[in-house]
Amino acid sequence: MDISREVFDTVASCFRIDGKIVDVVPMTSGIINRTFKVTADSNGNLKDYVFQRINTFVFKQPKYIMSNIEYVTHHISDKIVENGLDAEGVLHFLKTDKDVNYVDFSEGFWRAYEYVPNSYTVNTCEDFSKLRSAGKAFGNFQNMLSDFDATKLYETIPDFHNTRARVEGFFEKVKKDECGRVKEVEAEIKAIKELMPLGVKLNEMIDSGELPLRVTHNDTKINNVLFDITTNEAKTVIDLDTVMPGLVAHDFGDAIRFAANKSAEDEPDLTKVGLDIDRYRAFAEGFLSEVGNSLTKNEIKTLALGAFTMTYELVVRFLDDYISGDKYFKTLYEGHNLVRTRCQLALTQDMYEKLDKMNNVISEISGIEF
Ligand code: GN1
Ligand code: MG
Repeated sequence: MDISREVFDTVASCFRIDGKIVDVVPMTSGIINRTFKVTADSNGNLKDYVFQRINTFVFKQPKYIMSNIEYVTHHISDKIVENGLDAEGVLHFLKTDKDVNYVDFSEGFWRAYEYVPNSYTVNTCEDFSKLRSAGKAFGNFQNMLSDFDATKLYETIPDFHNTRARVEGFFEKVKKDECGRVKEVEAEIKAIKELMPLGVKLNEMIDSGELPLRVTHNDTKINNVLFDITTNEAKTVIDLDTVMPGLVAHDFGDAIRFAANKSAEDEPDLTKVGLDIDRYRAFAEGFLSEVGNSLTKNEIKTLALGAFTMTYELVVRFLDDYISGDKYFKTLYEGHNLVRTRCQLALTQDMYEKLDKMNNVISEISGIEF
């Protein structure tokens, strides 16, 4: 591993972890931060933690994320306790002797939380009951934050899901072509242009006041849900780095983009890529069972569009990173961001074709006529 054991020892001692670190295993799901499962042995008692090194190219002000996380996790655990429930699944971030929830030193910006026992994550999911449960978990997260004071939150990445700003920024980069890669991707650029009118429809609805901003998670991939080993139900939602004001359609949509795709998000064989309408339905059932009653009609009517929009946005973001020299997302091989782009574009096009079907499903579940 490229990070030495001493680094983990230093982080552990700053967080006052008892005992000696006996094992460090990389956890692979995210494509931004570095995440490790770390086991400490204190007189024969083994305890697991999650250590994360924050990507400070992406998060320019990592202290702001940690401030947001502090507020959000407290708000959620207070609510759970008020309702007489067990806050076991709420992430418990460790503090240093300076009473802060991070360690910032020459080897990076680190945070740590206690590993949630008896839990696991999945990267793909064909099991409808698990998808329904994940939908409920993200819906419930939304509910928990419905009375959270958004002015306490820093905008950790400005314009994170401002699709229009993403597309405009992308076309600036195309003009500059700083890596000389634009000629390879003309077909994808053309498709981005063609799909733009629908891709920025949510922006227009925000501008005209048709959709409310809420406090949302903004990174609702199914691998950001912890499932219980015994019951296979969702236990909690993790990765709170991008909790910021946003649209319900963003959270619903990003979850669908990832979990209702028949393939992984970077599948090179495009014949395998496409929206599975039954997986979509299962997630939507869970999500709406939690939040359906608190959403406006326009919010419900834009959920399917949210899935299209978030997938389109990822096409733009992956291609933007490709033509800029792969600086943002971790890549595993040369051209990985281009493979991701093409996969997400195939999915966007499939959703474009299936938009009526997707809307019908939401209409059936919610009982709202479109
Ligand atoms: C990143 O943190 P992670 O790896 O779950 C990205 C998301 C993208 C996703 C695509 C802060 O999520 O916005 O949807 O990759 N997070 C950030 O896999 O940019
Ligand atoms: Mg993330």
